[in-house]
Amino acid sequence: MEQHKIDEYNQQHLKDHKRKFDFVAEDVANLDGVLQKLRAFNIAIPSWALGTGGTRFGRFSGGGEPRNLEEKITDVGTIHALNRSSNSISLHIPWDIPDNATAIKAHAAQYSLHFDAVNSNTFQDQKDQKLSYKFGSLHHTDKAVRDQAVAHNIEVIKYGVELGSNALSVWLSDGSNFPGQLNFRKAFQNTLDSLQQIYDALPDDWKVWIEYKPFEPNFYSTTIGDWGQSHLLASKLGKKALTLVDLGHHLPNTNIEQIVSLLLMEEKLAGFHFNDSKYGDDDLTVGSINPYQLFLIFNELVEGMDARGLNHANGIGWMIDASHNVKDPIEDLIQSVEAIKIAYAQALLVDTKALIDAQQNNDVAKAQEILQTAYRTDVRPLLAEARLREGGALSPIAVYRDLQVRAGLIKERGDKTQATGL
Ligand code: RM4
Ligand code: MN
Ligand code: MN
Repeated sequence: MEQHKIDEYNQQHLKDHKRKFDFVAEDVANLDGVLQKLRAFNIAIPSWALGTGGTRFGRFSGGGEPRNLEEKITDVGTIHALNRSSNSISLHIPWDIPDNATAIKAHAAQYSLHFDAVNSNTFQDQKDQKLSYKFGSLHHTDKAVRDQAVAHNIEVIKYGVELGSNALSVWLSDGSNFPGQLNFRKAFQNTLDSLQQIYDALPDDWKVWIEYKPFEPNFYSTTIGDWGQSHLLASKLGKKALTLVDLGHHLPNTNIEQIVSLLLMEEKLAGFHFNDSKYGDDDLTVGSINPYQLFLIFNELVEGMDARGLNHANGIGWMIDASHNVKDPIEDLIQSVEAIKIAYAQALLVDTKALIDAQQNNDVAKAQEILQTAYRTDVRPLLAEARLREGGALSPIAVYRDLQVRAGLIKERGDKTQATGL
């Protein structure tokens, strides 16, 4: 991605941008502060989402998918060059094994990228694996299986240490498909015991992030099925264990913003896997289905992080966890990052003082007006301005298309490549 091409595009569209920016900027109190925060705010890209996703019914591959970790990093580099908001990558192991950490780090550094949380995988059997995870991993009835899964997690931490990451993200598919299959208490105790061993292997400055999910692949029970179960484990384990919220991991109509608010208050919110969904763990583009919910979540985050004096940019973990079945993954990820930052910018515009007043006085209509005034502001020119000041593109997708990046990737990598991941 050549910088001069981005600059050229920006130059051509500057006048139009300026007009839109001035219009919205006029009403933003503390404009410099808002722009500064937007410039500092980055979201990690998952290494498993740079290829085409699929369902159990099929997969329709797009061309030019990254064939290895280096090429995945290159794609994240492209996204970051365009939006200046995606300066890290989160690895899923063993889908992506950083065999030569020094070389991988150097490759990432070329694009000003670093490594976010590392994710373990005990939901699939790998070839050459001794024992199967068919009936679970950390919760398994057989200690030998649990030991194998614990050892894998400790190995993932080692890879993460070499890459300069500082968090292990654990998502378990452990659960049961039928009533009677599992003793819930024993499954929980085994999980706790296994997590304790992983916890004990964490370096001093590391965290373990415990993700929950209500169903799939198991359809009767999931051993870490909701935030209560994750929080219970995290509080038994200690300060270094926190709850990770994946937006798609809730039953329909769950009030996610309330969960987020309380976890944050309790210093137990690890961070996010952002995506959107209509029915279940749909892994759709962030903000494509329910952008208002996303805004309400960010409203709680901004208020709650400010209450604790946390830096928005790095106080908790910000990651995308999505899957792209019909869109170009790079375009989809650019859209997701944009949606996250739109919600964040809108939350920054909430008149907090007035809201606190309205809440205190039970002025319900006023409280709603305050939130929706912020939500209905078109903040896209603020984001574009922040990107411009960071050297990114006024419109990342437009530049990506103008430069025909995908066509170049197909030429270089071929039409039939398949990236590792879901
Ligand atoms: C799960 C969960 C995990 C992700 C896997 C691929 O549903 O969201 O975070 O690692 O999918
Ligand atoms: Mn997830
Ligand atoms: Mn998921």
